[in-house]
Amino acid sequence: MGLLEQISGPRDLDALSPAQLRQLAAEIREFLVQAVSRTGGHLGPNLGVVELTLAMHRVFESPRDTFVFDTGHQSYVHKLLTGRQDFSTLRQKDGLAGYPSRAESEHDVVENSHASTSLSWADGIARANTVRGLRDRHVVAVIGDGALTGGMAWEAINNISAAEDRRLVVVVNDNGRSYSPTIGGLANHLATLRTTRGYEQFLSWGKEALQRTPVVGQPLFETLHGAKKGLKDFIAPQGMFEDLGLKYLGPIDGHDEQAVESALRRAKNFGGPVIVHCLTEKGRGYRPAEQHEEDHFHGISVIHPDTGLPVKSAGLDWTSVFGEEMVALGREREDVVAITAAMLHPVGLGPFAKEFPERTFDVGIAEQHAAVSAAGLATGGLHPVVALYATFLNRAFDQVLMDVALHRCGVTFMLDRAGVTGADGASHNGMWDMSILQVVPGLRIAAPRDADQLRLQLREAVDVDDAPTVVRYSKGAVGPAVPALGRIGGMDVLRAGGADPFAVQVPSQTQAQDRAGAGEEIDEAAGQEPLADVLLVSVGAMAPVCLEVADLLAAEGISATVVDPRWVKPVDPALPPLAARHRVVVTVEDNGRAGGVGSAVSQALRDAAVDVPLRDFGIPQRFLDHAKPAEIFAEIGLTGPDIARQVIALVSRLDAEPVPQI
Ligand SMILES: Cc1ncc(C[n+]2csc(CCOP(=O)(O)OP(=O)(O)O)c2C)c(N)n1
Repeated sequence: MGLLEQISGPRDLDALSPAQLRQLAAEIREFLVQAVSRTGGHLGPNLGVVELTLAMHRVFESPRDTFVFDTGHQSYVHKLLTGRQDFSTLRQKDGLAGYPSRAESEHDVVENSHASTSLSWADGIARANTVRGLRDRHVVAVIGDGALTGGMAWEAINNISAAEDRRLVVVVNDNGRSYSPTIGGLANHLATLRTTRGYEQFLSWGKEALQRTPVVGQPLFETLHGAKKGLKDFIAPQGMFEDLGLKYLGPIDGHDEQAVESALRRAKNFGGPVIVHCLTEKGRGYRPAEQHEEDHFHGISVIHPDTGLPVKSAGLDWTSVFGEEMVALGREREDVVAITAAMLHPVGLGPFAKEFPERTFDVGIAEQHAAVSAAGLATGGLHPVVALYATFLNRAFDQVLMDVALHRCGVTFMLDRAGVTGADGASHNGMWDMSILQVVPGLRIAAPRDADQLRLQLREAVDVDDAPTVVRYSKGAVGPAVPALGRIGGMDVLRAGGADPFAVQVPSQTQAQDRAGAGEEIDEAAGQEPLADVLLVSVGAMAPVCLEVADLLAAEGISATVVDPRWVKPVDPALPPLAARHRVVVTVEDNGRAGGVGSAVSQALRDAAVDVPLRDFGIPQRFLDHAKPAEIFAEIGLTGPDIARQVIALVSRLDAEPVPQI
């Protein structure tokens, strides 16, 4: 039996010798490679924190001492040491979560997985300990150099450093990378600390040498030590942390478990906030990860453990469609520039960066800064394309509203991983963007249904130079093209199951605005036969589901028109008159139902006095547990058969009790 199997909780580590700890570290690495290669997950970051996590659990006493992992993607080793060694269903439905999970263990406290929050959490928990007089407890936050580029981390440091009695240890896990190498002045500063390891060695040499020197030795050492800061700055320019009033220990070899342990013990005994700067390597000990230039296996799909190569070759995905089109666009328009918040490759900007390095800006994990900097770039005469995961735009809401929209800046936000994303759990679903952005004046949102539409809508978006535009699209493989029969207003008609919908008179945008301004209602529909029973309004990638619903309705003798509005904000002026020629309107979106496209359509119909019953299908406003997207769709009833069943029931009710004509 290996050592790892004998560890059922952190205290089982206490009796291990340094040699046994080294053996355990090797076993953990082997376990991680085998297990994560079968399920996919965050392999590289966890290979980098093996010794660091062992040391934390030996020096501190979780859960009495609180561990906070920034982002939480590097918590697998912590899971292994806290009684969770069944990784067979990692990130799968009802299996182990890919991030800390309070439902899983009392050792997990923070599970948000949006970066740069750990120090604020730690600040609050440590403050609570102080207020409650729990002086024997420590809070230990682990934060990567990537997460340290997020502004909130610095807001927290500003608070922590002023609290001398707060028992808080910040372990900086510095591997020099987010996904890609970490950028910016802070990264440069950390790099300087990393390469000037001399200070601690100099100090211990000085201490020994001088203390051996009779009479003058000890006083001289004390003088030197007293002048510590200046000396430190001279040998290792680490001023920043100490200038802020934070005790700094490091840099420490994060793969030397004994060295990390001894630094943590010193930090623990210090009695106030301390930074312990550990140098680690992402992907450490697994050659394919170590040699992987792009991201050292930050996050992997299922791979062959021996080679590190993917088991399945991925089909064309939304991300690479965007990436290719950006390059084409970049060649045509010199004013188009790209911004990423530390996710160059995951959002598909790699090819653009290769061809246009001077027009690509990685701003670090700094979505708020990305948005405002984009406003500046637009004001400076460029058209920025900010590519983010949909869920991370949440961070920059105020900046999109007050900086980009208020100043009518032509900035395009490309929101990848919109909708249900699945395996990463609640925090990573892109189910908020179309709700929070509904309230932003002037902002337009496109939701492409296939690869062609994504290309087209990116181009339409960058043509808008007086307002923010957003294009949001799904995760993973992009399905086959969904052809349109034609357009009504700006909407593509995907299916005409009843009478010819193209005969509907639609107002132009300006006519519609004039009408709405004058409080006019739509009356063209009065007394006319419905074109079809149901108008299905399909949002983005929900098009195939809507077409399936139309088929299922047709099988029950219910006719349906299916439209894809393409631009879902503002509501297309053609929608109310078209809706007025149907008996029921159904909207289907992969966004939270609260305040989403369904709500906006419903409001637009009310404004136009189109009182056709409407049903809005979308994601319930819940935090969804990790599972495959298809499993989540089934669970929340966002599938063709589920929607069809409810629509059939509604139409049957209407058949039974016809709505009186007003
Ligand atoms: C607000 C936010 N933006 C982007 C991400 C995506 N993301 C996850 S991990 C990561 C890199 C983190 O780098 P670092 O903190 O250094 O940790 P490491 O993976 O190197 O251990 C990024 C950008 C995120 N989780 N949260």
